Amino acid sequence: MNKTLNQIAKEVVAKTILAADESTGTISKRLTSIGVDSTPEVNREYRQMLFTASGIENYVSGVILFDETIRQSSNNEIPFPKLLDEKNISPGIKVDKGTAKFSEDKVDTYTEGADGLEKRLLEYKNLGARFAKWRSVYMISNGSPTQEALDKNAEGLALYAKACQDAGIVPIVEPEVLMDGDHSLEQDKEITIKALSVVFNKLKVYEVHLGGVILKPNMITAGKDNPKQADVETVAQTTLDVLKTTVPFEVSGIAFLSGGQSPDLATGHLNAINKLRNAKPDEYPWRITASFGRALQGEALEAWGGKKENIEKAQKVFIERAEKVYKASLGQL
Ligand code: 5MM
Repeated sequence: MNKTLNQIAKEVVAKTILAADESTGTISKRLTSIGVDSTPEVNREYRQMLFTASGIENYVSGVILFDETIRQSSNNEIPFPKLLDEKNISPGIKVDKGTAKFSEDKVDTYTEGADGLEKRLLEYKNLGARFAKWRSVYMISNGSPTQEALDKNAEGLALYAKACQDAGIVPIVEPEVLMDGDHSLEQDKEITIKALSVVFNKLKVYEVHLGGVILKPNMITAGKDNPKQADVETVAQTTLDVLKTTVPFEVSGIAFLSGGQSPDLATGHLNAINKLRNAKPDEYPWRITASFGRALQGEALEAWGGKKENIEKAQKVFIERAEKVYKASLGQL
């Protein structure tokens, strides 16, 4: 029997989601940071190390792949989507094509990737993808994001989400308000409320079925260049306040991005959010977990350093972090 979108969404957020969908430029940046040149083969070896780490299935329920990776296989020639599936981990795929600027003198961007989306979704489905991801990016700066940027990005997310659901794929909707800059926690709260409100309005306009949607938002923090950072409790409560104001109850799951926070801080925030959530499940009914990229991979990437002899150590480091993030998603750290 075909699974419903709700069932797929619930399976994807059951544990945590590993965001391993770095595009060519981003994976190059990550690998350069450890002195390694990115090639499709090096990228494959790195991702294989993560996907085959012993026990990954205990803590990770979904992995977001990049176009290059969904077509790659393990050393013993098992396609990555199949390898994940055999561990009961849902394979997902990034389908946006990155951002473009509204104009050279503005920081606002919109996300590209609508061309040929329906066709690509069907191909990815045949390759084993059960869910997809599309990221919109908002930078807080001098009047940005503008209403035009909020509207265009929300429209893009909603059209993508509708196309996914029509293809039987669960959309992860990722509106990311960046941590870049020196804005305050209050400004982050205000802009994130605006961004999420416009997104949910557009999802409604395009009749996207919310039970088959996973939201991937930012946590509410001060900008990374602001010396006045809020404590963990304040970040957790403010983040829940924003979700309560903007996210309809029907949404199946919320999976936070880490946004450049350290692994410990992102994990600590997620744990505090879930402790508060567990105390008031009627107010915050969603499953709240992580879809971290850097905060799940950063320590393992360092430990690996591109050397075969470090693979086992790096896998151990990765699993230790994945276990902590999973416990944090239950508020049990
Ligand atoms: C893993 O990085 C993802 C892809 O980024 P690019 O499109 O820039 O290559 C990214 O969308 C990621 O899924 C989210 O930003 C969450 O990652 P972090 O590192 O913020 O947890």
